[in-house]
Amino acid sequence: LTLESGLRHAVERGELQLKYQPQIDLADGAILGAEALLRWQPAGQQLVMPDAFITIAEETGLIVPIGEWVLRTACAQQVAWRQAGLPDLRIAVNLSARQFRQPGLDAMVARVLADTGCAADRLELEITESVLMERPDSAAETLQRLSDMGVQLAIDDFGTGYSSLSYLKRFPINALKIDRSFVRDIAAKRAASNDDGAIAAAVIALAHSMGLTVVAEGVETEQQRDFLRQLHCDQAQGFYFSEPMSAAALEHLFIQGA
Ligand code: G
Ligand code: G
Ligand code: MN
Ligand code: NA
Repeated sequence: LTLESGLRHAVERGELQLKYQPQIDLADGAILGAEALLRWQPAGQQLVMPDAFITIAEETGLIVPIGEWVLRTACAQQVAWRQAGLPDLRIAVNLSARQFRQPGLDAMVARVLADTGCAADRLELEITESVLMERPDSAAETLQRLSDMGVQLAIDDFGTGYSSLSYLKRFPINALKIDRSFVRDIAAKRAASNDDGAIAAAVIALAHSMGLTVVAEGVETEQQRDFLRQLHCDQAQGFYFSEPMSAAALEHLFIQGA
């Protein structure tokens, strides 16, 4: 069985699942939302991580039905958490290049929001910097249509591509996510050199100067959290706070904490 033929049936066989990684307000430690992260569990096999199958899903076009399943599942979960008495969490969903360029993306998103009852402003779509900058004019149009619906938009892996700052200013986005490679540069120990975290600091300043929220990814240590908080980075996610977890485990966190 090839990866492709297995993946072709993954949706209908119910082999896909989402994990949710909490996103934390750095000012007070509250959980503001969660990023949905895709996993594939073929029957009788090891759990497959997205790096092992997203590329094939992109190349075969299977990312389109899979991506719709991800969006629908994540939005339904947002509503289920709200109905269970949790705060009105924001759900972040990753869009790949092919999904972002798929004609009718905005209509698909509108349909999923209507079907699930998830409010548009509770959904944040993450698109990588490199996807946006490859064809920035058409990207700006797609972003505008989504933004007009009230959906939140974030640039993922920010700092790893080659952003034109003039385009960045024109995109109707809400947030920048600092790539975890720059968070890793923040000294894990107190004996920091001057340029540790320089890029993270620059991205935070840039985002704030443009009125954008900034989210740090891949925060693994207390020192990284403290550094980011001192620079007034708004939000963070990473193993220091929590690994990606099941929906039930996330719900349990709130019930325990209450
Ligand atoms: O969950 P993990 O850290 O292993 O994710 C690895 C990569 O896969 C990340 O770049 C992440 O953005 C991507 N990814 C995770 N879930 C999804 C998804 O639902 N859709 C798309 N397009 N990419 C995803
Ligand atoms: O590209 P994107 O930001 O969507 O990737 C999310 C990926 O990052 C997921 O695969 C998730 O498992 C991973 N991840 C989340 N937190 C951490 C962390 O603290 N450290 C590392 N190394 N990876 C993380
Ligand atoms: Mn992401
Ligand atoms: Na990222």
